[in-house]
Amino acid sequence: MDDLSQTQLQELYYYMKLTRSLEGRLEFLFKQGKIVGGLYSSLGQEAESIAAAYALEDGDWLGPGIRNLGALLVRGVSPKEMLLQYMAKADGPCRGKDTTTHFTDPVRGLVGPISPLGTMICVMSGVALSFKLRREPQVALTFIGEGATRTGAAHEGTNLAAVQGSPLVLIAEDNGWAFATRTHEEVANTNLVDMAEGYGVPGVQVDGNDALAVYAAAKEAVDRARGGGGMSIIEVKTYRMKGHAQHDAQKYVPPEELELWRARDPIDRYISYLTAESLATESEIAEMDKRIEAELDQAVSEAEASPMPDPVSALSGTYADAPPAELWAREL
Ligand SMILES: Cc1ncc(C[n+]2csc(CCOP(=O)(O)OP(=O)(O)O)c2C)c(N)n1
Repeated sequence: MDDLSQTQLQELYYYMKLTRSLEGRLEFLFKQGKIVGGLYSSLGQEAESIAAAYALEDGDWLGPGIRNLGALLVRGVSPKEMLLQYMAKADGPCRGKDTTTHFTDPVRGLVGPISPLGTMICVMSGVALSFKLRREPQVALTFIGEGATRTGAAHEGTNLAAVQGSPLVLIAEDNGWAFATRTHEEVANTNLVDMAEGYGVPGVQVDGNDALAVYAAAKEAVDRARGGGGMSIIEVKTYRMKGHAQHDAQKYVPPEELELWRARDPIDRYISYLTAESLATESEIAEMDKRIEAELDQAVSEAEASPMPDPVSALSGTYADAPPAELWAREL
């Protein structure tokens, strides 16, 4: 990979492993009853999420989905912030009012996902259009699951970005399942990339478990968008190694299918690449792993020690401006 230095190639590993280890810690905390709400895993999908976000530059905007924790880490969100958020702590990004990846931070160019699937494309299409109208060389990138690509909102948002030539990069993740429904039961044409032709934009299909293939495709699309070439669609073929969320034991998944995809694990593959190309030795990798575990030990203990929100705080920060008292106050 010519345009990435050895340090950057090692950093890609760092983010993939950090994501996996952090999700492991979150699962542990969930089983201890310390996570508020659902817990969604990106196990097996770390490469596509991280490599796509890695192609962005300062000032670009990211709209993650629930499985894009890795992309958030790449964009500067710390593991401690994510832990505070999942534990609904007072010092978390949402101050305990929402959880998971659902938070927005305009300073860092992060737009929290919206639960009705597909609507994020509309939002990120708007963000990208604003860059174009202001003639700012910024790019917006967002993710969509294969199931969510079938929503009306996804179509409207994609079409708007395509026809306006907005600098949007759309990563369409085919991870094999939407809840318990297989891709071929959701879409008649399982090559999501073919959507690109319909919208009249460039599209490419890549192996989502190959971090460098995803990075190369994302970099090309980001550069094109920044240069005025409009939106692109990148389909990543990957696999959801866990159930939809913690409550889902994925009994509907044949064990041999999991075995097949375990052999295609994106992190194992990336380690083989780094060592075969002499980009990192086994002991350097072990050193990075040790550093990650130490960082997470500290993040978990600080997050656990952090206070829950004061109940009174539920009344503030929900609306940009509190509605006038006469609209809601009444004598009981
Ligand atoms: C419009 C809409 N319909 C249904 C749901 C419920 N729902 C949440 S996640 C999900 C499955 C999403 O599958 P996919 O888009 O393939 O993403 P994945 O979970 O596989 O990453 C569904 C049906 C929703 N949030 N919004």
